[in-house]
Amino acid sequence: MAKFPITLSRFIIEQQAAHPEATGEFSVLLTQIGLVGKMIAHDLRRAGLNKILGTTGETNVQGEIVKKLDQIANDTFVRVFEHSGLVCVLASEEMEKPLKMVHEGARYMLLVDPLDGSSNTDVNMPLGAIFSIRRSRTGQSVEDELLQKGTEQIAAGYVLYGASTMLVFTVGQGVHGFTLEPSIGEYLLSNENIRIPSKGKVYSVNEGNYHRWPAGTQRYLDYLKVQDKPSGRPYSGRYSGCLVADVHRILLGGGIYLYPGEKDKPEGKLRLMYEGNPLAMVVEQAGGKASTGTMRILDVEPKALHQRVPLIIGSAEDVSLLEDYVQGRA
Ligand code: AFP
Repeated sequence: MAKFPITLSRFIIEQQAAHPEATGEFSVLLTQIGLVGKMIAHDLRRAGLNKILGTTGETNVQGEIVKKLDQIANDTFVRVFEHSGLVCVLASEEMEKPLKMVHEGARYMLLVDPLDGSSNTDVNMPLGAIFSIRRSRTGQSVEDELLQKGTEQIAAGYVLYGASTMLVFTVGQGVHGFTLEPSIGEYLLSNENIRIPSKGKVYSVNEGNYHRWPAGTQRYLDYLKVQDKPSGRPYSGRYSGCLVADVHRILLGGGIYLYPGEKDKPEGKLRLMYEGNPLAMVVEQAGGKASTGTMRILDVEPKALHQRVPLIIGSAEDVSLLEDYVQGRA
């Protein structure tokens, strides 16, 4: 008889069994993240139809305001978590200030990029959502409790809205991927204990920014393009405009994603608290590396909720070599 597929709920309960002190709240939190993924996937499936259905992005045929998908994704996180009793605060790329949830005493703090790669909605390209989970010591969700280093995260992951919808996360015991089976609305274990290759053959970067990069970064990209079979060069370029999709490809197949600092923007574009830190936890848990080019992402001391950080993430050997170039050792 075929083995019964492992659902997200069963997997979390089995993982939790190893922690008798666990209250089950955390398991429910992860399951609720999965629910948000299902709801947003549903909206994205018809994003391209909005125009055809006569919605102009202002008011649709039902007289409802058709909000941008970023706002819809953010609202979905708020609606699912505000009365859940699981989370005392929700911080989001879409909200200037963290939003206190109804149950202030709840144990967890949730930080999200609710829709990553939003420029891809109109061209049917991949999108994602990124989440970071922290424990609240006071339950009061004061800002400085949020602004802790990435090493303080207790869980992190992403939802990838691609050809299929996937939920990939870590609670510090490896990285596991679940694929949504839409016909039954369940996430089934599809990638148990993901390990990233120590070295890859793919680089993912917006090369349009080449002339704005510091010399070390430019020299590294030039190096990847030189023909040299023994070192697996030239690498192949793959860039989707969605961080989650590009990092997911690299997590499974190896390689390096870069959104480096630029001469006039040394902090780069991506956000530390809800993009860099959660993806760094996932990739490190799979055996990879995540760096600013000069230091480990998870060790960056946050100063502000929406602060940006240069992000170089992927296979350990590839990230280490980039660091050698940036720091003048290569
Ligand atoms: P948006 O979510 O604002 O579209 O940004 C997407 C993103 O943060 C990341 O998902 C992409 O890798 C990167 O920006 C694309 O940025 P460029 O368009 O500057 O290459």
